[in-house]
Amino acid sequence: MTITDDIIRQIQGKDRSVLARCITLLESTAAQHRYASRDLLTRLPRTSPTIRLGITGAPGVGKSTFIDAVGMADIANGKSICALTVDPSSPVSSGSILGDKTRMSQLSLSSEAYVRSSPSGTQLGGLSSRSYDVIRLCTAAAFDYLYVESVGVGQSELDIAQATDLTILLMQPGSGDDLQGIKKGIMEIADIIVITKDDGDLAPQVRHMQKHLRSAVPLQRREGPVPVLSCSALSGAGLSDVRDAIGGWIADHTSSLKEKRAAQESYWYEKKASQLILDYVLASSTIGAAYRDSLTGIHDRSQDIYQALDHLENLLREGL
Ligand SMILES: Nc1nc2c(ncn2[C@@H]2O[C@H](COP(=O)(O)OP(=O)(O)OP(=O)(O)O)[C@@H](O)[C@H]2O)c(=O)[nH]1
Ligand SMILES: [Mg+2]
Repeated sequence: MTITDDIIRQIQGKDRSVLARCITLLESTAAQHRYASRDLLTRLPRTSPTIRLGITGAPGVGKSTFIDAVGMADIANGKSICALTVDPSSPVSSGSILGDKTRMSQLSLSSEAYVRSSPSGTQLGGLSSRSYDVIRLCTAAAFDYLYVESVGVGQSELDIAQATDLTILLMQPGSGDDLQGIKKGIMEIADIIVITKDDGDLAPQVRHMQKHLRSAVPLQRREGPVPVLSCSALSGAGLSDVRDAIGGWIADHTSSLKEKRAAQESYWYEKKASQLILDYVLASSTIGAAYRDSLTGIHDRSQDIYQALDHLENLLREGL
């Protein structure tokens, strides 16, 4: 794929098929796609009005259904939507990709929305740095709202906060998501917490959980308490409060978003540059070979890890 001015214009025009082809290019691990990928990313416009919302939470908490419902409400309000889901399970699990698509059944059918599932790549449970490239691409397409769904496991929940403007943490009662089960890290990055499935039999437990979360100490941030809301994506109850809270957050943070995005760029540069340096060093004959030999040696216990590290450091020092 050759990146032409036309392609950049089609991206900015939200052309679905061009976006799909570009995402496939960015996700490709083939060496021959590397140059075109970089070319594309370099030529994308660097400013965009798109608001990026990270939606995270435990598997099955209702992330896709939530995005479908909130996204459709945005569309009814005249907005355009992009919804990306990062599937951490496996690059070949087409089953769960299909699952995500069907659970965003309304958005998938809407002409104002672009829905795409991406495998998270090789970084287990994490948002791969390729996901960030895809987010950058879809940001350049200037949708009004870009939703990024990521399962709240391990590193991915922290990475998602580095790739989006605000992070919405979804929780549900009776799923181990009680106060003891909540990890501190995710609490600290959540800008808005929404308790899902506030309908039917779960409603009393939702109230109980909401009360507990509102009094939880880690939620009292410098900028004030983190809103703890509840909704039902199925009945629509509470969704307008959630949308108001999102609107309120955006209004409060418009002036600081540029700075936040610049800090995120540094984060991803560091991550990508470290990987690049590592790949290059490991590909070099002496250092790469020494590294692989030591790995085998440590595994069969013929070598000590600290001696191996010493040896590696000496080689690196000589090489620089
Ligand atoms: N009662 C009720 N069920 C819901 C609601 N939202 C989602 N569900 C159900 O919860 C299940 C999981 O919903 P998803 O939207 O796929 O959840 P998810 O967090 O995207 O799941 P993964 O992507 O697999 O992690 C489905 O069976 C939904 O129908 C809700 O508001 N009320
Ligand atoms: Mg989902």
